[in-house]
Amino acid sequence: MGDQVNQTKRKGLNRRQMLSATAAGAAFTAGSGGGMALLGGAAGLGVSGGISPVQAATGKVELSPGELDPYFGFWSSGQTGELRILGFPSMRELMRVPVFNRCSATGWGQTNESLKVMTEGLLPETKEFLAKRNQVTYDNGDLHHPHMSFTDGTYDGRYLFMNDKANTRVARVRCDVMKCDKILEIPNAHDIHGMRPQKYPRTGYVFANGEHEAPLVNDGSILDSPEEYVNIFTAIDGDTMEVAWQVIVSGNLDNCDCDYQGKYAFSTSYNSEMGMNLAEMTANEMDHVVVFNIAEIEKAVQSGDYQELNGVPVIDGRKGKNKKYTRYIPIPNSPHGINTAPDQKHVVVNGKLSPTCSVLDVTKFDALFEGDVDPRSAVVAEPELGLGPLHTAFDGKGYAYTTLFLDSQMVKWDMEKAIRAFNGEDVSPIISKVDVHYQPGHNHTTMGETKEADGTWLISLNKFSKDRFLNVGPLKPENEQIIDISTDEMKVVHDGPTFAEPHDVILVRSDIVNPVSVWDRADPFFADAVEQAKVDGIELEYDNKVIRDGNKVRVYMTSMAPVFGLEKFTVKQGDEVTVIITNIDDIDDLTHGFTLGNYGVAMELAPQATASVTFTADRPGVHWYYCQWFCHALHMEMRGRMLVEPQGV
Ligand code: K7E
Ligand code: CUA
Repeated sequence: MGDQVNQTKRKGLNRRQMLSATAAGAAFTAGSGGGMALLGGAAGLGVSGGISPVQAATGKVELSPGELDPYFGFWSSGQTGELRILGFPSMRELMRVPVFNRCSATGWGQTNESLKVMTEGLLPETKEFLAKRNQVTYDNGDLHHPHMSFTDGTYDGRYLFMNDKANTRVARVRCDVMKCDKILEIPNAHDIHGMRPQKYPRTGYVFANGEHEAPLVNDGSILDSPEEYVNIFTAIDGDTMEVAWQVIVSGNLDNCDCDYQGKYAFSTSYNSEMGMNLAEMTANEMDHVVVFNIAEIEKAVQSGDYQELNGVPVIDGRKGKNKKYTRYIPIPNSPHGINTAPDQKHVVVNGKLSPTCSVLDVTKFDALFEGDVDPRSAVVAEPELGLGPLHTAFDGKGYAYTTLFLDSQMVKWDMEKAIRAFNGEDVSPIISKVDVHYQPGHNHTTMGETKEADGTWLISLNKFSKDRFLNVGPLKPENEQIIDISTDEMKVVHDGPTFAEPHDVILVRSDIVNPVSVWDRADPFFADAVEQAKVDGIELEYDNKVIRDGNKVRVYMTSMAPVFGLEKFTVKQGDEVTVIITNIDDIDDLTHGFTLGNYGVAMELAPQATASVTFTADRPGVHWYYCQWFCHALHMEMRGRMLVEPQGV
């Protein structure tokens, strides 16, 4: 509670109030500090009101102006490589958080702070490979699965974790500032796809599936010998963002999840045949789910039953090897999504090529590892639901909702009835079906991945929109539909177009996530700049000064609406210039920017943050820098000159 009071105090004046105060013609000067004087008197004015739980349950997706959403939606963006934050159920896009991509607005992928995040977790051979292309990091990613950290079976608002299928990475976003602070390239594995955080006792581990098989040492000494390829499952320590251990498995890992007891993680696996083409990959009638015994694997790491590769303990959990670490549960051909139910007991494996879902009972997993038990004994239901089941969501009331990709439908079914039918009773588990538009992949319910599933809303992430929106050319948006699940008959109540290509989303109650509005000056995100300033004898909040250090030039300045601390600075052609700016405005929503004309340089300057960018001043002449975030009535005047003396002068 104390925190909230503090946050409200710190928020002070918001941007709208500030702009209207400015427009009212109050006295201000363009000089340093003018804007501040104007704002001083009004600090502490209102913070807009929230939405009550009653409103949340009324079933309306549209909110009145000024009303806040009861849920955060954290969206993946597929090959766009960013994380998106939407208000839910209004589907209003609130923010884009660049992660694996380069962002023109914020300078992600260009500022020194973001480049540190993007490069420090890369493998040495990747750095070498990229250097040859004059790159320091990958600038693309394929972000499929955003998931929040857990404590005791529910979201805890600390972190979001997400995978990059394109370049085999896992990233973490801090929920206090909504910036990515760690990106880790996973060694030994190829193309991280399914990814889930440990639910209990906390995260803990982040489990990550390597989807594609390759030689374990992939240096070119083995090429077209598929029989020597392996697949890798990885557990990352979510606190340190280092790989804890890896397990070699049989078959291509697709999606994963884990239990509410902290004992097992499990992954769907297609291509148990280890085939290299379509016919080979789909030859068998059964593929499998791999179950990982976390305690036994940890023991193996302690006792040394592993090989070390790229600094990581790699345990052999292939089929027919050591049964202590993994068990393989046969599942009909090519399962895709795997989802643990909020009853903390059942796990739904989605059939994809099979019209069925397989329901596993996690309380039967202990027995699989104890004796020579048939792994299929953990399967307690296998309802036939329709064509192309891909993912399943839950409402916390015993019902499951499965996307049918080929049927373009959502099916609501009763898990308990499915179990009874599997035991021979003559009951149908299917409650109802509804058409979606078109071809759904992931779906999600509010809080549905946690033990606090509340059954308020369901969203269907459809791969095709076809005729649902105005035609924008051959490349169409996807369509995400909100479904009212308050009654047995599901109702589609909203269409929402999205750009390439969200795979997944989580819907998190808004009280769980409480970001700050202003950076803490002691934040580790810009600690390197603070350190360098100390060495240079600079007080970042006050000093505006150019430090020359051979041909390296560090330009320190402040920003405060509507001025930069330096109206000009001079460098020599060929200098390596680092511009370090500290935004000393401490007002809610008062972000500035620094864009340097014809130098391809731009970055975000959030309230109380320090940001820095380094470039070579290889173009002589006058170059204007300006603030690119509309911050003040005199925003256009917030500019300055970089004077670059030609070489030899
Ligand atoms: Cu597209 Cu989660 Cu990558 Cu299913 S996955 S649809
Ligand atoms: Cu500062 Cu616009």
